[in-house]
Amino acid sequence: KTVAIVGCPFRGGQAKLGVDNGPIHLAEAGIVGQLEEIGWKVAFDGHHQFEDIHTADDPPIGKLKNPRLVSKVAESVARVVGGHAKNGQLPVTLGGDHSLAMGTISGTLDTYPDACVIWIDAHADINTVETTDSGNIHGMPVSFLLGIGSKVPEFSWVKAALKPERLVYIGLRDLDSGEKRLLKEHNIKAFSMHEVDKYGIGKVVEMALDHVNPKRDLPIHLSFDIDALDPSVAPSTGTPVRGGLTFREGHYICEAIHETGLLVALDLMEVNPSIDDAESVCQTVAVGCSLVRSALGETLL
Ligand code: DIR
Ligand code: MN
Ligand code: MN
Ligand code: MN
Repeated sequence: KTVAIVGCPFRGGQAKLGVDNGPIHLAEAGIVGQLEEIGWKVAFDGHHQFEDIHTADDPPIGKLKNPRLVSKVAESVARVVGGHAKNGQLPVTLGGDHSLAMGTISGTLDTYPDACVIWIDAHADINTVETTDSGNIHGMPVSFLLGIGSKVPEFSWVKAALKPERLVYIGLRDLDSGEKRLLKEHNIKAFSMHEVDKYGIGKVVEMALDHVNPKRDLPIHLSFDIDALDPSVAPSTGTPVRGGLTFREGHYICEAIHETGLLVALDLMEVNPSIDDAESVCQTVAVGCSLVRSALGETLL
């Protein structure tokens, strides 16, 4: 089986500079060679160029910032990820900000309609047009995928193909009040850091899989926001929140999902090489690479 690296230098879903260089750094750190070393064939034809996507005039729609740009980029990512998946490849998308997951998950669901989504993040990224305070679309992709909140015509290509019962979160610790309400309203299963402390990561991953994938027969899309990790482990990210996953907890999640044999797509998002000193950047990029290797089968023994 072949991994297709989808490098997405994109930052339009949030305000900070630099997250668009995340995929450049991950590639330069040698992620392609590292995956080849653990036995994968790797297709990487360079980072995706979004220059052809012109949005000279992209004023906010309601509170949403860069709405046309984010929509067009995510739509193009959906086509690329869906195309790789249909060719039987395993797309690994390197972000870039998490608004890209609107595209990656759309591409996965287009190919595997019964896929479930495991979302690893400090944040729920489920704000709607109504609940968003920041207007940053990286805090909203899940609501678009679920089809909740009022519709924005510019995003009409998003099929809202994700069912709430096929989604589970691990690592949450910084939710807006509207997001907490949405999780309850739609009965979405979420394991916050409180549950990670209470049950341990092994039990949490098992319970998460029992919820979205009880028979262990559905394809899995793993969307990993690097800010799920504690800032001491992954400092170079735009919205760090203390009290996060340890190095091992993050890797354990990836290893356990690999062990299911059901992984069909992986996102690694929100590595921002412009944040913090060179050593922090180096550390964060290295952790990003090793999470990807773990999800793709690197073992400790
Ligand atoms: C906040 C922060 N809930 C928002 N979200 C972040 O802007 O909607 N997501 N940082 O990664
Ligand atoms: Mn490609
Ligand atoms: Mn986050
Ligand atoms: Mn996120």
